Amino acid sequence: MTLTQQFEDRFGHPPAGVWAAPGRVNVIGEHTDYNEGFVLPFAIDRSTQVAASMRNDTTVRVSSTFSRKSELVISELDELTAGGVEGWAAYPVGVLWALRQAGHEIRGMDLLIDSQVPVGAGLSSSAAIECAVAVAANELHGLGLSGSELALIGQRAENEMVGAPTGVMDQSASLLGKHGHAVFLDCRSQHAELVPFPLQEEGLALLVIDTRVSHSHATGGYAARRRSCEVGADVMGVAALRDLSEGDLAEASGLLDEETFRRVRHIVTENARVQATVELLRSEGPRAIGPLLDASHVSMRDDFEISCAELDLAVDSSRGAGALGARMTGGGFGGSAIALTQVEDIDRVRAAVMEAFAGAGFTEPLVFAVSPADGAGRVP
Ligand code: GAF
Repeated sequence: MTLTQQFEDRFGHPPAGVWAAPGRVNVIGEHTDYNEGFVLPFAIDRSTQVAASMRNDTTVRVSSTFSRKSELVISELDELTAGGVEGWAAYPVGVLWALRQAGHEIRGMDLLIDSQVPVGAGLSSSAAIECAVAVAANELHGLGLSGSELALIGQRAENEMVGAPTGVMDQSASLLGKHGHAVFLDCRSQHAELVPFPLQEEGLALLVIDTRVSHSHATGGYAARRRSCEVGADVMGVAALRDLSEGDLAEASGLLDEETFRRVRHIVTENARVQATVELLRSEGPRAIGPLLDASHVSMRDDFEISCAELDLAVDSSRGAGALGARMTGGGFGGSAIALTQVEDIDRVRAAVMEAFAGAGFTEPLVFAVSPADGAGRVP
């Protein structure tokens, strides 16, 4: 059954259309977004779809193909408050709530969501839901908002309805992505540039190694890292860590406690690595960026301390089998690593990772290739 047919089945009338939004991998630039720095993600060829229609009242009815079949979450837009929706429905309903908070006149909607973005793999399945709903609501309400404006709406839904203190990277990648390109985003100005990322043409593949270790952004480590960064910026007297450069690190080491210094050093050096990666992509292409991916992983492992044994093993075993560079991607504490690999080495890398995980007694990882795809939009 198509999503349109399932929508009719569930709601008793046809949808006005179907919209899709992709997940993302981040090539480089981790935890730099909420420090107003630089990121380089790309939208992947796996997406979330939403079949949607407008209602004449202010009720939102939302269902999904991945929740219990009969589950229908019903929310009254007029009565909603921040944090007022629990579970997965907080993402779609949160977007309509955030649009209202931003001053837009939003009516009720019927929504049915389906997704091919694996949940908990660090590939932004939540941002994909937000962005699919955002583009559907934008078009059906005739709001005319840009991708960058919708990204902020999605981020607000996630920060205030879901309660996860995340940055704007994931939504930006999902909305602004373009086939064959990575999105170079300045998270302070929201200025985005598309940087060619030719994988197939260069005989390369980007493998995702999903460790299947789950992570949570809403609690624990992510929020703690964000707080450390804020403390670091405060002590250094800057608006955000974006304002520091490598030349400031000597002074920072004298002013900050040892742990906060390492957090700060990760952000400062990571921002420099993102810019170096973009320059190399433009001058030499993706084959040249391996060492920067490796250095990023070491910085996340040792300075920012957001890796874990499974992610380190995914990186080390893929590099040992000939990957050109590898790093964990996303928020950390689990989720996925990426490995830039020559096409002829894919099987060897996959086998080495599988063997290493089996040898360590870890859950078998999922290994698959992703490529840069178009951002969110209406499904023709
Ligand atoms: C998660 C967050 F949602 C992003 O905003 C970003 O901070 C990322 O972790 C780390 O780079 O995906």
